[in-house]
Amino acid sequence: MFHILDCSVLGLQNLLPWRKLSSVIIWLGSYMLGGEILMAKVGVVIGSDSDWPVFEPGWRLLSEFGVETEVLVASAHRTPDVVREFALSAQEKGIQVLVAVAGAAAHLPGVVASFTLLPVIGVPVSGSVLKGADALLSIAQMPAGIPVGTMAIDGGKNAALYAVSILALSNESLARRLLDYRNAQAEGVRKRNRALQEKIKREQTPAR
Ligand code: AIR
Repeated sequence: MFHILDCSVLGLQNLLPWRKLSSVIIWLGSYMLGGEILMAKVGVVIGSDSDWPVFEPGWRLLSEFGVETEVLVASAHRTPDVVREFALSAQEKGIQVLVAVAGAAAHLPGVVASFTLLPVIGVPVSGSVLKGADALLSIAQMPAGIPVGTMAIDGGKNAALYAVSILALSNESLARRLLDYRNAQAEGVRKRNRALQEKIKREQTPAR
């Protein structure tokens, strides 16, 4: 993604203010150098570090898709100022989609959504005595006006995929990757079906 270029190769040595540098690192678009730059960024706020295992698979998936992430631990009631600042500054930092992960009385996604026009995806965490039903309802039952897209309880991976779908609307490269992901997933299902059919056939064949 990053390309080290010698200025002299590009004839830029007289144009660039930093021409004394023998080389510069320039991040160029995919159409110029044949590399791929996604320019896709997701902001993730988790209500507690104890929520991380729920989103970690989603975070890994986003990395595999080449989507940049910024992750923050902040609680809507323990550190409301931090949540507010993160949500208010997200768009100017280039974040296009926000994911908010929280358990129990999970007001975090709604609070985040109240400070930004960016789409917010909420992930209810199952860690509570109510096994996440409390968080699910807290996130899904937003009164009309400020919506939060709600995933399944502990649905961190789907949150990542949903974020990729949103980003893919304006990012062809990401759309191709998402299609490849879906095709590979479908092939995996077909393969498992073939394996099961063979097992059934083997076990049905009467022993002689
Ligand atoms: N939480 C933290 N502040 C507000 C909420 N709803 C949630 C966290 C976590 C749960 O409370 O998202 O799921 C327990 O947090 P902790 O820090 O006690 O492990």
